[in-house]
Amino acid sequence: MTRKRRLRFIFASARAFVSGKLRAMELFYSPSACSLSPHIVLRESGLDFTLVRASMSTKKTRDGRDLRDYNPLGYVPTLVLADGTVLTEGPAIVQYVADQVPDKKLAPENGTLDRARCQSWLNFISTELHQAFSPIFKRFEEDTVRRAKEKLNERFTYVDEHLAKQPYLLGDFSVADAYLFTVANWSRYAKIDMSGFTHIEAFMTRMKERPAVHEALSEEGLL
Ligand SMILES: N[C@@H](CCC(=O)N[C@@H](CS)C(=O)NCC(=O)O)C(=O)O
Repeated sequence: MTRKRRLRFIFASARAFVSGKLRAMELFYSPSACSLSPHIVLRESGLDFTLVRASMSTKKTRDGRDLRDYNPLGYVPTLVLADGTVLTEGPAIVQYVADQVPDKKLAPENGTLDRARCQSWLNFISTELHQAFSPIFKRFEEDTVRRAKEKLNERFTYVDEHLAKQPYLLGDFSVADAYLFTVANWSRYAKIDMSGFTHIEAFMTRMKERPAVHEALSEEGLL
């Protein structure tokens, strides 16, 4: 962080503190972006939080702040904790939130094989699915987009076969499902036909029936 940004961060934190905004966590988000995953998880957690809408192009927030003052890389999701500490990277954010409310069982207990399986899915979704959408959304050349779609088709086939055996990635709902839902939802913007993935389609419907998912979609204007 440059000195100017650091000063702006301190100023922004102080301003938020004075106005009482730091009593709740703040999630910087952009509608339908990967921040939808922690948005869903925060709603599932029942914890108090405030949404701060940010533009992915200008980095400006609706309340006049600059996302880069919190995350120098200027992307969502960015979570600002009640004491001003910043946490970035979707897979880390959702696990942190899950660990604040262990009774809700949003992630398996730390140190267990099940937790490693949860992390395995989060990493798979991040590197094999999330990143594969980039060339499509960034309108790369035709051949690159075609290869990205082929890769997604193969990876979604793998997920579909897994979901044929159980309703959620780990059996019961976990933070990994919030991330899968978010990324699979992009298929409609990327014009990827998901009709052949019947188990993913059923999973998407199941997820939309969860009150937290419904509320998050409604809040982001995605219904
Ligand atoms: N590594 C980050 C990537 C986050 C990311 O790709 N965010 C996108 C939205 S889905 C974004 O804000 N893009 C704007 C930009 O990179 O300038 C994570 O997994 O949280």
